[in-house]
Amino acid sequence: MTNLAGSGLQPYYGNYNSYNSHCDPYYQTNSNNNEDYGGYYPQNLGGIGKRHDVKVEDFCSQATIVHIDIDPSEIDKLKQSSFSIVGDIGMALRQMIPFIDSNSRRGWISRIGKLKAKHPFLMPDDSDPLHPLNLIRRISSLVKSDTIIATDVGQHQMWVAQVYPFRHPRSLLTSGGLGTMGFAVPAAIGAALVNSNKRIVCISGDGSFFMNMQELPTLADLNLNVTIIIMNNRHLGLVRQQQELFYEKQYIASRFATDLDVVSLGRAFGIPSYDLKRTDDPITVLTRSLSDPGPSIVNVPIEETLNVTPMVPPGAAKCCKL
Ligand SMILES: Cc1ncc(C[n+]2csc(CCOP(=O)(O)OP(=O)(O)O)c2C)c(N)n1
Ligand SMILES: [Mg+2]
Repeated sequence: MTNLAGSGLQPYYGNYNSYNSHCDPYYQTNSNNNEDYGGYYPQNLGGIGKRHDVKVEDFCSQATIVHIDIDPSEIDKLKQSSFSIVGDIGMALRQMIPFIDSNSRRGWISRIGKLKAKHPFLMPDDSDPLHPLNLIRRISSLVKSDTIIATDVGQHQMWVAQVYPFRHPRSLLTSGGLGTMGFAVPAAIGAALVNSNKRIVCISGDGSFFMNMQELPTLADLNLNVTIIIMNNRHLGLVRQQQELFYEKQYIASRFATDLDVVSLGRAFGIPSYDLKRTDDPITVLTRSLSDPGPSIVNVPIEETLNVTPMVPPGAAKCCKL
């Protein structure tokens, strides 16, 4: 089990992720419906470098909880642990390993396998190559497996976490804990500066991209190998989704009234820029943008009101999943 920040640490088995703003983990999704999952709770739960989110009293109430964190203020803050270690995760784990017997956990693994079979993550029909999930999978098939992906914050970030097959540690640069929109472009520029032999793929949302697009001249000046993919739903999508689901469809300030021409914007800075909806062969254009040297921008108009699911409602630990 891993969370957003841990993507790439374990071999990729097919993610089944949910999201809330505090980077809560995959296992929460799998544990959040008592009845459906037949009382599926681990007996032992290790929280390594993660924060237990708000309102988790009911979550894994029977489990022995071990919490390792470098920040002492996180220990027992919202969830009482049974044992805790404050320190560097690498050092703590290395010192613990000699005391842990190998255990293949066949029963547990097969139980998880059955749950996954019963509740599979369904990919959309591949007749729409520009559906965000299909597009992200396609990108992964066009780049090397150790390509660094930077994301911004929002629905696009969760779609990446759900279906991009991260296979190497630190191949996902994303703002999880703080969730800072505007993170992706500068993170991608930084990654490109120290990985001049690699292509960096920056997957952003329109709203997040607008927050730091003043970095484009730097990207152009340095001629870095960064492809910026903008999942353009003309919305602050995650905000719109929450307004729809939890605030009785009272949509406030979540839609962009103006349709900013991202392609012209990119070209104004001398960056090759494309719109996948305005081309006859979007996959060829995408492929070129991922392989041509230097920076590029790819605008991908997507369905405006698409939601990212499953989603744990704010404050819900296990009772429901949307
Ligand atoms: C600097 C900052 N302001 C506000 C937020 C709250 N927030 C989280 S997601 C989001 C919308 C993101 O929109 P966009 O980048 O278009 O991504 P989408 O959800 O549409 O994929 C907002 C406003 C934030 N995380 N960071
Ligand atoms: Mg958006």
